[in-house]
Amino acid sequence: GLLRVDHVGIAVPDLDEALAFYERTFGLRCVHEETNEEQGVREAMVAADPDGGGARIQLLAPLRPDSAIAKFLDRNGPGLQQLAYTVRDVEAASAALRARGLRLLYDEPRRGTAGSRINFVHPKDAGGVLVELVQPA
Ligand code: CMX
Repeated sequence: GLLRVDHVGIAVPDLDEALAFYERTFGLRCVHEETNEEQGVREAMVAADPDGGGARIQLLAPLRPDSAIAKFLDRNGPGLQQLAYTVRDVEAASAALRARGLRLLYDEPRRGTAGSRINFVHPKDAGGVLVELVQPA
């Protein structure tokens, strides 16, 4: 099952500008930054409580024009792109949701932030929300 909200993903055109905005405006701190070539993103995790266990905000900037984030920005502009839940076992969580008739985007989990294993529920099967399942490394 789902353990907690892991992070909320926000599509941004420029990662450095977005990081500066979140730090300056909301006082959030960057706790992690990486490039994920497979997902086509440069991303940063920011937090209100860098040392606590609270949910992170994931800022997602596109690496390529054909990436999911570039497509999202073209269609919607910057804004909330996904809601991610922590799970203990991403294969088991995906199988349980498939059994309930939801479409999972990947047959097998892929690599997410910081070596996590991830899959997604299609937003059309989850009330218009792109839901990510995250099994931490
Ligand atoms: N949230 C809600 N709805 C969304 C959406 C989103 N993020 N992205 C697309 N949709 C909607 C579109 O508005 C469209 O709706 P209408 O048909 O009513 O216009 C519909 O879904 C389109 O669906 P599609 O043609 O099947 O798919 P798209 O080409 O638009 O791609 C998706 C959507 C979810 C399959 C694609 O973004 C994807 O593969 N996402 C998973 C990977 C990802 O998001 N990676 C970046 C983050 C990396 C990370 O988290 O580590």
